[in-house]
Amino acid sequence: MRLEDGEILPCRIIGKLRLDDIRTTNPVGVGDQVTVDLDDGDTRTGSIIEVLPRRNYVVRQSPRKKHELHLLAANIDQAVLVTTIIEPNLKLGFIDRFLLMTEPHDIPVIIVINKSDLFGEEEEEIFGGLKIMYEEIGHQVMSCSSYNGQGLPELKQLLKDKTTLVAGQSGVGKSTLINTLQPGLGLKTDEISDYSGKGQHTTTFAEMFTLDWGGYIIDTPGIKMLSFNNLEPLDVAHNFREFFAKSSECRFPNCLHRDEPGCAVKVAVEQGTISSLRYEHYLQILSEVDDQNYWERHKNL
Ligand SMILES: Nc1nc2c(ncn2[C@@H]2O[C@H](COP(=O)(O)OP(=O)(O)O)[C@@H](O)[C@H]2O)c(=O)[nH]1
Ligand SMILES: [Mg+2]
Ligand SMILES: [Zn+2]
Repeated sequence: MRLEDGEILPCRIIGKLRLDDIRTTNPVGVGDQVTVDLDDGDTRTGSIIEVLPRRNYVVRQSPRKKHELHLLAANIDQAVLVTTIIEPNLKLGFIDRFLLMTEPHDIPVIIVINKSDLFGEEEEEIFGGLKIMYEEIGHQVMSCSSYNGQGLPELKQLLKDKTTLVAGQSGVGKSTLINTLQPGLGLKTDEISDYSGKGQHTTTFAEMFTLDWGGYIIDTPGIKMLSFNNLEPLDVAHNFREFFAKSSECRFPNCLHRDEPGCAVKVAVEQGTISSLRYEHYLQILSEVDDQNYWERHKNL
């Protein structure tokens, strides 16, 4: 916990913190503003007694307990989603899954396609396609490289005076990027992620750093995969922003844009005004959420 003057104070959490509207496996997250009771004496330790109301937050399905939520960060101005085209190969659906976490609070997302020093002709083409696809729905897309500095001055400018969550899969270069932007932090890079063998991460914590040109940045551990046990099908539909914008033209108000007659989203996909890739990822997530709900309902049979 950081005091207003910058001092870092070790704190424990006491009792039951009252939280506004969500239950998470971690009651306090990076970016939370809290009230602290200083311990007696001069130990410079304290207890967190209250979490102040959050302006926004990003939660994901807990990687350990699929029926619980994990708080990634709170009170952020924007997120930088770091991804790559090669080393590691682009996992296309990941971008859309990530956007499903930031969309409920309208958190702006900058999509950084990293390691541009490795781009050949084919990668440049893929990058161009992604840029058009995501900027059409209002997300800035840029390429960067910590190796040759490409894109970094622009990125620094975007981070200035903001609190930014940096996230992405392991190995895409998040920690290297933060170390390059803000020398001296000495973040560990190229960490081998601890993999329990059950297909899930065992550690998840994020850390916030001050940028010397203004602002804060939050480094997060690599995300292996994003599932959405916490969402209902309509939540998914409402948080694909261009689908939601179009859905007022669907015949049925609760249209899930699958096989319903008179679906304006499907027409838009056929006409190419909505990305068919986004639509594919949407259907995939929807079917996962459906399956989960199905097994929930039938687990006692
Ligand atoms: N070619 C290239 N490799 C990079 C770049 N940035 C990081 N790497 C390498 O990618 C690997 C993973 O980097 P790291 O920062 O630990 O990724 P993180 O897991 O996202 O934090 C390391 O071997 C880095 O040296 C880059 O801009 N270009
Ligand atoms: Mg890292
Ligand atoms: Zn529809």
